[in-house]
Amino acid sequence: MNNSDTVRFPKPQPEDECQQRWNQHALSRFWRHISPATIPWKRHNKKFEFSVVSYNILSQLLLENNSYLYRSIKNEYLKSQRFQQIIKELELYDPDIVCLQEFDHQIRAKFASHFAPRGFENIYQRKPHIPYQEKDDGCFMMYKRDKFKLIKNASLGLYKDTEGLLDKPNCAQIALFECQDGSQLCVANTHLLYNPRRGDIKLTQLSLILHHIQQVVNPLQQCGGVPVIFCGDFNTVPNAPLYNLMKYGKLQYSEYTPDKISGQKGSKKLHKVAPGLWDDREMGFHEHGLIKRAENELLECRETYRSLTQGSSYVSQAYRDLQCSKCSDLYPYKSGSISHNINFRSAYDHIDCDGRTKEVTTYIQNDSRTVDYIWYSNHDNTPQNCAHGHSCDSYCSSPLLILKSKRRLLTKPELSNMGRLPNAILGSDHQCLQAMFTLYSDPVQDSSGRTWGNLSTD
Ligand code: KL2
Repeated sequence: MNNSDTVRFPKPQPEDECQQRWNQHALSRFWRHISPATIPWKRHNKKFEFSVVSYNILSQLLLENNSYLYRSIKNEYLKSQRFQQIIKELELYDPDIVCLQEFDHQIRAKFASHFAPRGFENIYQRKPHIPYQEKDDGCFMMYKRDKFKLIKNASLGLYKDTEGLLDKPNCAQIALFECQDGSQLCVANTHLLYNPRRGDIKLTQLSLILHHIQQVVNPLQQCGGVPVIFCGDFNTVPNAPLYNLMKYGKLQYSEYTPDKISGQKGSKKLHKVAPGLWDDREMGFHEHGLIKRAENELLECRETYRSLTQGSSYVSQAYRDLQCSKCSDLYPYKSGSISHNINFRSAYDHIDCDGRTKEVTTYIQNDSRTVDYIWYSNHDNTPQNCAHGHSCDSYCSSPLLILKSKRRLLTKPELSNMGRLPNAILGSDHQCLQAMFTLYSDPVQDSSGRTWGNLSTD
């Protein structure tokens, strides 16, 4: 190499280098298409396509309060300028619905004014205020106004002062939209409790959200109902009991200690979760219950459970040795299980294109794992697969929500190659998930006026 080469090819300036890295990043996050064999075409007249993003953008207050988690990272990547990177990424992916978590109250005006001229409306649900547990953040949902009209906002704080397992400042958003094609769609968004040892609290939070989703999409639990997309940071890893509750609709939670429920690392030796985790009446589950419990689960001995839930003594005491102070029965809750009837599937399957390398959604302190999800209700109109668990007739006319593609996630080796998060490219310690869906609605009718139902998909 001679000097003239050096003149003709100057060393890239830092901005160019950064742009190059950004371009490289964008290329690695290509769309992964889902096999079209699963699309039951011909059954519906209308087809509506849209994409959804789920992104935990790392609250600035949490970052500052847990600064030890980010101590090896350059200070410039930890300042609030990182939100510019997040905005840039969202613009690149161009979603129609955006579900953000750990969204600081302070940046709402900035995001709203940036995205309003780009066609977005938004709703915000702040985490509940609890003394000494102050959080500045919450869940933020944006949606394109030309594609979606908000018809109901059933967002909720996951705090109830009457319920011992709902004493943390977490929240969820539940939005019911009318889509451009006239059909309805429910989109939920949450950030469940982090504490790896308190799976019992996460389970209670998730159950409450599922119950409220059910109230919105199908209060009478009839066949059909509105399709659901449920995004968020569940602080739960794939195949953990809480994940399986989402996927299979049932969890025998009394088989697990609270630290096993989310599958994150647990540390203490704990007792199994007591059956009859909550008072169904206080949770509101008695009305058209999404959450089904065995009939022989008694509610009278609630006093016993109360004594168990006092502070941390709950997790160190074996419930089965306790007697109810009122009726002197041994601990009376029998089933210790919970179920729901929304047929959820995860848009991601937690494995990269090579079929071997694990997908991860967060990378923090050299620890990478999946805790973020886009779940969608899989409405297959055949009776055995009815999304609501009923033996509905073969002419069920529910709209169908089909996953078309998902944006590829970086794997652990790719992330560690990039350096700790946040960095010059990524503004958060999580990755942004994106799924593209097709919503099929308006069932085709035959000459007798009957809708097509349980027919073959070819
Ligand atoms: O897992 V998270 O990160 O969804 O990305 O949610 C929580 C954690 C968030 C709110 O409590 O703060 C993060 N180790 C790792 N992460 C932590 C810790 C910790 N000890 N404490 C809080 N967070």
